[in-house]
Amino acid sequence: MVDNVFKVIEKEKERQQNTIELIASENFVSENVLKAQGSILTNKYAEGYPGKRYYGGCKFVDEIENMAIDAVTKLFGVRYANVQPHSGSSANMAVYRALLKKGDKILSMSLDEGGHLTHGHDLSFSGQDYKFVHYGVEKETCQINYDALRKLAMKEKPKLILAGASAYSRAIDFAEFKSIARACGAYLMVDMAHIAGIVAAGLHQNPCRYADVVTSTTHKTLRGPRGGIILTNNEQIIKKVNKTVFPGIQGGPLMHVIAAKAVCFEEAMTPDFIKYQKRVVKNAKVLCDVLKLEGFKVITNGTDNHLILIDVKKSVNLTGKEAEEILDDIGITCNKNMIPYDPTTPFITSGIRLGTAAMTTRGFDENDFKEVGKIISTCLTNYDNKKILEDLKLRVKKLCDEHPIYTEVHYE
Ligand code: DSN
Repeated sequence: MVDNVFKVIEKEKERQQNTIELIASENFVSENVLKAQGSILTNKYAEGYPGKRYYGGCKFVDEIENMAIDAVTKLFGVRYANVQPHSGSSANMAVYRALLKKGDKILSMSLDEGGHLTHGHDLSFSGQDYKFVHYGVEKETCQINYDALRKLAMKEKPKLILAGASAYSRAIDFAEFKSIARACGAYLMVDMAHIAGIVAAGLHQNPCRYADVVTSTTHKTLRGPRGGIILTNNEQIIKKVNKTVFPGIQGGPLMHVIAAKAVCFEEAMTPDFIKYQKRVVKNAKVLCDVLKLEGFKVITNGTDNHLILIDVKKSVNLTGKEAEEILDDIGITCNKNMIPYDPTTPFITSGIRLGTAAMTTRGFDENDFKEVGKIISTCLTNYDNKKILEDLKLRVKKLCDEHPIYTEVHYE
């Protein structure tokens, strides 16, 4: 059985090598992140915080956790951090529980229009424990209308306003969010999970300058291990957050993951990381432009970050589910995604979401993404032509072979 586990891991490695990974929330971590996460730190229990643990033998894990806190606060220019959340979901849960009472009102973007499950979906703890009111995007532009948002916030008077999304391709004006939150007396929370790497590189407004509290995952554009973080400049808030993370909702922190987070924060402070993020954003624009030229309907008509949302129903009369499966068959991985005002369900959808972070890590440049755009277009318009699909598989394989996983890349 153990042998089989490793055999299957090898198969997954081959799959990763031989496919074009366009899931916007995935990436390829560095060898050092992998090494830290696969280290003997997994053996250690360390409930509590550095200097205040419930177990002995925590001298070195204290050093590790302090290094992670120092690095992430420096990276985002913020005073306090909790690096223990096991995921973005638990980071969000911790913030809600630290700042709100059950039943309090939160204003957030709904999942259907670009938000996240933990932003109030009724199948998530969030929607079950708090009263969510949702802002969406405008029907015409598919972008946030800040005037409408302000009116809604003044009418609803939420206790907390949540900015941030999983499928929104435009820059978010956190300064405007702050002004709205102040006007209606709400906390401002930002979930920057998708764009954290872009923020770290200084290519997007930094929410830490505006929000009372910021949550993030560490594994998307930030390119670290799977996990969460919570950041704030407010001493009272970090005290409440720390108590809520432990002992409130979690037990022992995953010290191996915290070590890997420390490595990723350090990597995100290098000039090479900034070059990488510039290329991520550039590549997304290139892919978007090619798809538009090929006649595809892009939600918001463009992108400011690493992701693109395509209306495949209007473009090629396919559902998101069908498009995801057709692309999967030729070796392109992406995910079906609801688009604003989608008449279908999350299992069907009218859209697909594409992201450039992972393949940019592998060294894909503008020409590679032009080729990816053409492959996607040819595939989705010729999905019943076996010969064309066979040819596309070879083109996918060629791109993958030219950019092996885990080889050194310099981003110029
Ligand atoms: N499920 C993640 C995404 O794909 O965006 C967010 O947690």
